[in-house]
Amino acid sequence: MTGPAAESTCRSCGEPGLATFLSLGKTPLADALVSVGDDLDAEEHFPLDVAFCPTCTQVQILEEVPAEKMFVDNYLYFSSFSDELLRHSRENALRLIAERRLGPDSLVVEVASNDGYLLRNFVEAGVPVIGVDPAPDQARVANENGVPTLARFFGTELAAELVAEGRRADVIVANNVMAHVPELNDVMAGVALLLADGGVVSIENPYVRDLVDHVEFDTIYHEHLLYHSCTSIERLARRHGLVLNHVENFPRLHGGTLRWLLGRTEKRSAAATAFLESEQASGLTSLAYYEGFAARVERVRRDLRALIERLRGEGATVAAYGAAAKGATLLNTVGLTTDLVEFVVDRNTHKQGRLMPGTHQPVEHPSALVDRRPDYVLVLAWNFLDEIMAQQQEYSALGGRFVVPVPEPRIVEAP
Ligand code: DWN
Repeated sequence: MTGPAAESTCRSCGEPGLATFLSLGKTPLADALVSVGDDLDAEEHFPLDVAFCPTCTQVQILEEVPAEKMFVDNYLYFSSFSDELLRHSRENALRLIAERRLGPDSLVVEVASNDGYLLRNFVEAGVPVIGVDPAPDQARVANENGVPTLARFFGTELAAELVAEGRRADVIVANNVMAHVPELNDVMAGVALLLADGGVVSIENPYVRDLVDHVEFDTIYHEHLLYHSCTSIERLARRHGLVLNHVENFPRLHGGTLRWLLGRTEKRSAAATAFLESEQASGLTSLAYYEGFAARVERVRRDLRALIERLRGEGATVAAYGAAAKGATLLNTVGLTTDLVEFVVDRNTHKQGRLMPGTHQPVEHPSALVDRRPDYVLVLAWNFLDEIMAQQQEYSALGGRFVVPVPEPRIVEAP
C-alpha cells in the first residue's frame, strides 16, 4: 500500500512527493517505559507511518515527536547493557586509534555518546574526547566515568562554539544517531564544520535494506526518524561538502548495521562503490522495492500473534526478554498484551520496575526467568539472541524455549 504523504517534505533533501509505504497505526514512545502509578490513560500515542523520498531515496517516518520528549524527559536506553555492543565499540575505537595514529594531540568527538560506552576506550588510550548527548542521566554517568560529556544536542551551534575555542575533530563518531535527528542537515553541517581537514567521520546505523529484506519492522519507532542506505548517506554527505569514502558491513549488529566513513577527499573504496551499485541494481533506490513490505509485515504480525495465542491456548506461559525500543513496537503493533505475554525481563536496571510502553508488562530482572519459569520467552531483543541464550542456559536447562519474532516467528531451543 502506498500513497502520497500529504504535505510532508523530505527531512534530508526538502523535496515534496514522499510516498507512504507502511502504516503501523498509533504507537507509544518506544523507550518511554511507564512508571508504576502513572496515569496509564495519559500515555501518549503517535502515528507511525513510513515513507520513501523519490528525490534522494531517504526512507523516513512522517510524524515528528519533539526530541526533548524522547531523549531528555524519559530516555532509558543505556548502551553499556550489551556485551556484544561493548565489544564492537571497543574494536571500532582501537582500530581508529591505530589507523588514524591518534594520540594526546588528537581530538575525538562523539555525537550521541550515551553513557560513554565508546569514548571510554579513547580516554583509556590517552586520546582527548568530547562526548555530546542530550540525555541528562546518560551524560551524567559518562562524566562520572571520566568521559567529558556535554549534555546538549549536537548541531552547527555547538560545532561553531567548539571551533571558536580552537577545537577541530580528527575523528567524529555518530553511531545510532543519524537515524534520530529531526534536523539532519544541521547535524551534518555541524559535523562538516567541526571536522579537521584530514579528519574522518564514522557513522553507524542499521541498514534499511536489512530492515526490508528481513522484515525488521519492529525497529521502526518514533526515535528512528530516518532509515539509511548508502545512497541516502552519500547524497546527504555531498550536500555538506563531504564524500562517502568507505562502507563496512556488520550483518549481526542490530539486525544489520553499516558503517559509513566520510571525509573531504574525493576517494571511494571498492566496497563503497559495490554497495552503491548494488543499491541501484537491486532497486533499493526506487519506491517499488518498498511496495510489498506492508504485506510482509502484516503476515509476520498475524503469524506471531497466532503462535503466541496457540501456545497460550495449550496452557503454556509466555514472557519476553528485552525491554527494547523495538520490543515496544512489536508488542503494540502485534497486540501482545499482558494476557498473552505476562512480563518482560531486562538487565537495564533503569528499566526494571517499570511497565512496557502501551502494553504495560512489568519489567523484571532476568533472574525472573528461572524464578518464575515461563514455558516460552519471546525475544524482543532478537538482535542479541546468541548473547541472551548463552546467558540464559539455566533457564534453557529447565526446559525453557525461545520465540524469535522476525523475519518469521519461530520457536528455537538453546544449542
Ligand atoms: O537506535 C537505538 C538502538 C540502537 O538501540 C536506540 N534508539 C534505542 C535502542 O534500541 P533497542 O532498545 O531496541 O536496542 P537494543 O540494544 O536491542 O535493546 C536491548 C535491550 O535488551 C536493552 O534494554 C538491554 C537489554 N539486554 C539485556 O537485558 N540483556 C540486552 C542484552 C544484550 C542482554 O544480555
